[in-house]
Amino acid sequence: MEELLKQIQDHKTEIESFTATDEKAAEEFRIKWLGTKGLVKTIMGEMKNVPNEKKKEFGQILNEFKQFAEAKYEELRSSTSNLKPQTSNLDLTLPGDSIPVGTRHPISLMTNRIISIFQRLGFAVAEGPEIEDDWHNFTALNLPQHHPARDMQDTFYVQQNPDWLLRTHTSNIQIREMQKGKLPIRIICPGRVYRNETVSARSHCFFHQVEGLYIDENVSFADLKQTLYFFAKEMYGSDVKIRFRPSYFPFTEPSAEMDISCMLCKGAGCNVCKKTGWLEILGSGMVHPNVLSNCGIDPNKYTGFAFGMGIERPALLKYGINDIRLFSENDIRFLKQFTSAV
Ligand code: 2NL
Repeated sequence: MEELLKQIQDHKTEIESFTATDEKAAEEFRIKWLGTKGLVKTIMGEMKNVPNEKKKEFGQILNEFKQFAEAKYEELRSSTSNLKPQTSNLDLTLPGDSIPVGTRHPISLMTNRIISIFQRLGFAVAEGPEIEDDWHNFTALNLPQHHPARDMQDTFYVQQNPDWLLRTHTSNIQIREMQKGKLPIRIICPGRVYRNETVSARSHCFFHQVEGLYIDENVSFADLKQTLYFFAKEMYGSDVKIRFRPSYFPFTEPSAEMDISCMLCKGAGCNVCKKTGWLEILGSGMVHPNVLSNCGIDPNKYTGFAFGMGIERPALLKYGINDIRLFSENDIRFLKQFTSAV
């Protein structure tokens, strides 16, 4: 009995003088004293050896001891968890590490500018497959069987299937859009195209294009001219001059190339415009009636105009780049010179 009382007193002294600086030490205290195999439990187990007449008195002492240990634990827990932010090295007021952001590719910058001008005129962006069948790339576009563009020398064919090829223009998108049969159509079609050309500073075996198509009742050549004039002014400045020269494409009739006045010499004549004062920027024309009927559109009811322009050449001009291969070499020193992506 006396021994037990002394033991409790010793325990109390030990508990009283215990200090903890972190949560781990407080937890160790809990396990040692209040755990399922802890000392409080052990002392409680001594009750069975206490004579019956002393049980009540002892019960109170033991209860008080248990509460003493529990109160100490609560105190340790709240003081160590409060200490945590002060002992940590984390300074939440420091500025965050900046995330490196890339730059937009010059071809994307150019394409996006062209797209946004036509979007303001009500054109929607349409896309299509880069691997295409012969019909969507050639036949539907009124390109006769013997046309040189269909030659193995000029077009990449997919070996597994002689009917498949890498599209040579983005016109396949417009063909697919016309086949859907929903009119009117007013779309702008950007994308990568492929031609079997020797890679050099001036030309590449893949490059980028934006084509446009507008089909409705009563669409005229005047609409074509005014639309493309608006585009030229938005793209190259309101003082730009344009001129149309008659041309030929199997998919348009009549066809015309559009030139703009050279922005470098203002039409005076320089090396870039080969002393002519003009730069050719796109091809255009009224959609050939055969193309409309190939796609299930009645050429007696509907007319339309179409145009197509390359992206690389104007991008070379705009950014003063002298080699088309730089666009696809993934050289970070070249790419990081362009406008940030944010
Ligand atoms: C150029 C000339 C052009 C078209 C593309 C087109 C598409 C359909 C029907 C009729 Cl589905 N025409 N596209 C028309 C005229 C010219 O591109 O020099 N491109 C770089």
